[in-house]
Amino acid sequence: TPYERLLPAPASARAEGPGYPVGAATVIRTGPAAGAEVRRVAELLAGQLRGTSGLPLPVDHGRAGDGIRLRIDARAGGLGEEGYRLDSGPRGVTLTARTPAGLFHAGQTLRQLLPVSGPGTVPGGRITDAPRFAYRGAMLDIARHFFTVDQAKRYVDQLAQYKVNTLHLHLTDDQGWRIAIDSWPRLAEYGGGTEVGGGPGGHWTKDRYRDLVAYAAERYVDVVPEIDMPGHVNAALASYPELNCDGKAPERYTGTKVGFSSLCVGKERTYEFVDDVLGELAALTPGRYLHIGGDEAHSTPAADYAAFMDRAQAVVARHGKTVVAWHQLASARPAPGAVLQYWGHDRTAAAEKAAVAAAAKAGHPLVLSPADRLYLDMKYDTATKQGLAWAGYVPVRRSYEWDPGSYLPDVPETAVLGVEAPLWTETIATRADLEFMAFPRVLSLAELGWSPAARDWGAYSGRLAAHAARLDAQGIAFHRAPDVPWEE
Ligand code: IFG
Repeated sequence: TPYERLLPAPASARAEGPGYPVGAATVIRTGPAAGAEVRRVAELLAGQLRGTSGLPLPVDHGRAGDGIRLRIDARAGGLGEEGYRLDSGPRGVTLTARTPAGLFHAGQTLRQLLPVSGPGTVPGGRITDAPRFAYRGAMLDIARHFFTVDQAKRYVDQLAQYKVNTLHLHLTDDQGWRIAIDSWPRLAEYGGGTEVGGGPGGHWTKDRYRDLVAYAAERYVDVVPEIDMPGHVNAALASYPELNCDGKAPERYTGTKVGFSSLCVGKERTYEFVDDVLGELAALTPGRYLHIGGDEAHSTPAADYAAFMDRAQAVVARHGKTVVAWHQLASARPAPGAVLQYWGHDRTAAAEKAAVAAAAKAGHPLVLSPADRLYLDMKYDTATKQGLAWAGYVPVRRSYEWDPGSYLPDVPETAVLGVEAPLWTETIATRADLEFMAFPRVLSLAELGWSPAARDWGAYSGRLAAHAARLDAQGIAFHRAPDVPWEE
């Protein structure tokens, strides 16, 4: 039954008894006590179900009755902030949750209990479900190659249906500055005017950025913006001579090298820049996290790096946000509560892993992004046209067959906030390239982040194979990787 093909796999599901035929007369009901947010979740779900079923599926905010019912029950035990219960029987399907986010996730499960197209019957049974990790993220690098807000929205749609709840945007790097900053206009206007390979680049205005943040929030996806510092800053240095220690602006950079740029740690102007930029970004960020990068600062002496990160972290706190940074921050002084994003791999030195474990023990939550598991810009195998291979090849199976709860030595599951799959775009320039590299491996992220620990490739790959029709129906240009038993 469809219960066995759900992705991510629910915590518990039991198919039994007659189901509910969703048809022309089916009504979606929120009940008279429903607030505006629940009504909006119902309207969004109705739109999604109408699209595939072709049914009218009106939404009724008043009378009780048969149909698809959305209910908030603050007392529903064990569901947490994002969990839900789904009960299906002859009179209808009832989605119950403590929060609107839980109802949204229930709706995404309901979509998978119905056919990819046309009406159908939701098999009878009960699902009780809640995520294993709180942070289930995907990162899109729009700095190396520029991607539009509409392309980001499409990615949000694709991710949210699989209960991914965080979109990390890599907004700035050597090759481009992609977000307008009012107090430093040349950053986007000039620093955003090119990209890897010399193309026109581009940038997002604040209004377009707000539009994406709101769109993502409606789908319970939190946007985490990243300003990478003190390295990966050539676009900023090229835009403002005063940011350079020698007062000279370098040329804009369209190559793919890393580690050659650094903010001028000894200049006070640098910290005015950091405060202005992070202040304007914090005002655009309803979520709690600001990502300040901190990776590959090979042109910043270690003591300067630590001094810079001390001050950058204080700026984030002053603007009421929590720091996220790549795990190199562990070698400096992570601020209280700072989250470290680990991007090491099987060949990472034990001492480096130990420094991350020590930071976790000192109270820094970890987001795991192993480069040789979850870097979506890694080639699947030698046949993959796009992508890189510095962390090795990552076939679908390898992206799935690991356990975040026991992955890093001396890091218990309680120290793992969650997982994230970054897509770096040095070699990725189009939507087709993006979708080919991201799907199906970002679904491993979705499963590892949400479902109970399993690492059962046989079972998972069978479920994944059943989603080909759904991905095809949505026009997702996914890779029919040879290690997945795709149906046909
Ligand atoms: N490492 C760099 C990225 C990108 C990546 C490509 C991190 C944190 C290699 N930093 O990953 O900017 O170039 O795979």
